[in-house]
Amino acid sequence: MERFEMENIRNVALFGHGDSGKTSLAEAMLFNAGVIKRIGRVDEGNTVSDFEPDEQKRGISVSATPLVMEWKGYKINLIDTPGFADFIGEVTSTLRVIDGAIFVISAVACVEVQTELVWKMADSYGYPRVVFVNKMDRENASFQRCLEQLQSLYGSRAVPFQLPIGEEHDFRGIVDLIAVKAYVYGDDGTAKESDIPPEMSEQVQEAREKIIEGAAEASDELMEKYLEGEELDEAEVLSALLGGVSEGTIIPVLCGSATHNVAAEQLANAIVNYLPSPARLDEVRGTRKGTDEEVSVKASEDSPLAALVFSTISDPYVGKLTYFRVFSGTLSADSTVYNPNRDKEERIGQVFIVRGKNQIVVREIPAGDMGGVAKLTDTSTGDTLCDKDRPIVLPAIEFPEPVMSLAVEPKTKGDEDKLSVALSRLSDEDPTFNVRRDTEVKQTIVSGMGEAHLDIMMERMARKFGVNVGTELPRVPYKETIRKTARAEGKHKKQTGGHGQFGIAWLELEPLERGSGFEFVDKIVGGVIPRQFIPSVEKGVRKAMEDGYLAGYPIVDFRATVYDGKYHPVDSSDISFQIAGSLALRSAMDQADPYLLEPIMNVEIMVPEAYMGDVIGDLNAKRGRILGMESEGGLQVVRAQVPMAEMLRYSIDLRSITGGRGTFSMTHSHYEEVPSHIAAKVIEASKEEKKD
Ligand SMILES: Nc1nc2c(ncn2[C@@H]2O[C@H](COP(=O)(O)OP(=O)(O)O)[C@@H](O)[C@H]2O)c(=O)[nH]1
Ligand SMILES: [Mg+2]
Repeated sequence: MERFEMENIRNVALFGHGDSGKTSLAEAMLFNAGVIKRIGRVDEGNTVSDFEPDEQKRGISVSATPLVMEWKGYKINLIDTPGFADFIGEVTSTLRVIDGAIFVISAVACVEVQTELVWKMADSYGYPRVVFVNKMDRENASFQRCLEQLQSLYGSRAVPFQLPIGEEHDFRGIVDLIAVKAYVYGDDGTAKESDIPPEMSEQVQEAREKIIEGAAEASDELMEKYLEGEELDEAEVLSALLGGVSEGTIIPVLCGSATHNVAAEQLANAIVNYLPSPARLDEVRGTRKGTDEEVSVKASEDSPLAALVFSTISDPYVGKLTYFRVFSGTLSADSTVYNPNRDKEERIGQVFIVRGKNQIVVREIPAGDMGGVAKLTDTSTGDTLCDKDRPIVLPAIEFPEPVMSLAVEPKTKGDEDKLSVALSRLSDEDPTFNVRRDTEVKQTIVSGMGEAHLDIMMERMARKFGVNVGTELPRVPYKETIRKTARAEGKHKKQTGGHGQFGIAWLELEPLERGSGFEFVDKIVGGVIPRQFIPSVEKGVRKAMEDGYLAGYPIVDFRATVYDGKYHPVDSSDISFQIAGSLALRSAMDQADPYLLEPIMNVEIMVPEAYMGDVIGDLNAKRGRILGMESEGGLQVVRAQVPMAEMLRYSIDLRSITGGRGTFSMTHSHYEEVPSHIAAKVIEASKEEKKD
């Protein structure tokens, strides 16, 4: 593919709820552009965009996939994004590298949750956008219903630029309200320009007027003419519309059917005609490395290099693939670039443009364009690539925090090292996937955006790295403590012939304030336990403390004082006093009224007003304490404290209560006593586990 002037490039993405038809639409556009000879089907797992096995198996998109194509002298970098909430991270990074957005909605379901959420995210960038009402051929499809819904959500900005000819099984084409032409599609997907169906003439007339009104609203000059009843000419209207679209005061609404390839070409036309080129940016802003100091460079090819990495894919055979957009300068093959985020230089071999799994090698990627490079060693998603001597750090991509955690363990013993390598590679490629070792509960914990996300990561690990894992909910790091002061003796005595073992230690346990941990005090007088064995007693106490007493959880918030004991000049040893210390702790625990503590989380939940009742009811059922409620940007924010044990599956619960409209975040707060009926279950479970 040749080089394109910046004005002739379009960096756009398909957004919208899962199943609205984004991937099918991309497929139809690739076909129309002559890139593929045959339209693949999502259901048959043979589309260009959903090429990963995990996408084909489920019939859904998981990754943001760049699909380059040429259309009427323009180069369209079209990114197909996933529509399911679990993969919102891919949407987050895509939003950083485009100039305009296409929202695909289903003519049956209209605006769904994920569309609303991404729409808001696109608002924060102020992106111009068009809406494509897809699945016009489906039963219960209604363009009018979708339009009304769009207008009730986003106001009169949503302006139909097309009307459907027929609906449901009768859907056969569209009327282009700008050119005032009808296009009727044959079974082979080719359009015939034809007269506007007579029964639609009134409807077309009305819709035309809306467009002219919209154009007038976008331009003061035009508005004056319009109010004075002057005739507005075609060119004037169009240029006013374009202004309105780029300012976001007009959102063209189109319609069609992706799988029947109806009006997908009109969408491509809309992309090149209405959405802006990368030349919309005059300059690129970033910071100087290691400081907050702002720097900016001209967004042109001759400026210093500034490219942002928006996606990373690791492949066990090809190695790592890094996708980026160049904002200024030129990224050339066979060069060296600098990654200021990691303070590392990276060798660039070949550079290519990307279409699904296909790579087309090119010499260089200039400002305004996108591409990929293989085998970078230190670079991750969100990093900047720049010139070493003119370093600029582009603003970081702010990914959402993971909401669900699982503990993982290799199915095959001895795979632990392979597991940790695979996990770290996977978390490099996906910033919404985190890994940590929890030393308290001795588990490897992975966190992600939901059950499906974590499922897919585990599958990838098996497929790409050959590590099979089992997963379970993470263990709750309970702790144990005491209510009363108690004293007890620990006696270790083995004196049957030969060198024996002997040590006796008396301990006093006292409860300490919550969070104060453990204190060891030595009150031995008169050498009843020799000096060198005091650390042995402490070691024994600490060992027993880690092992727990009630249910195998560490004992905390108490003081152990060794105040008496006995020794034997020959048989006493380090190990004898360690055992005596452990035994003393155990028998004192028995009388100290031990009980279980559980971690309590600070939880912040954001939901639309309508779900407040259900959310609060659910928190009450989860033993939560509501700390406060306030409204913030049209949403209700609930702050609560809830035991961790009740929150392990909260991302799933909240999604089902709010239909995906709620979000939450959670941090550790403190420990509290576990109510006795629940403690009994935890203790029972630990006994069961010991038996295994
Ligand atoms: N009838 C009909 N089905 C469609 C249309 N577009 C997509 N589909 C089907 O809807 C499902 C989801 O499509 P897909 O492209 O994966 O949606 P995505 O999740 O938005 O990428 C698939 O079964 C498609 O075959 C359409 O225009 N008409
Ligand atoms: Mg898809």
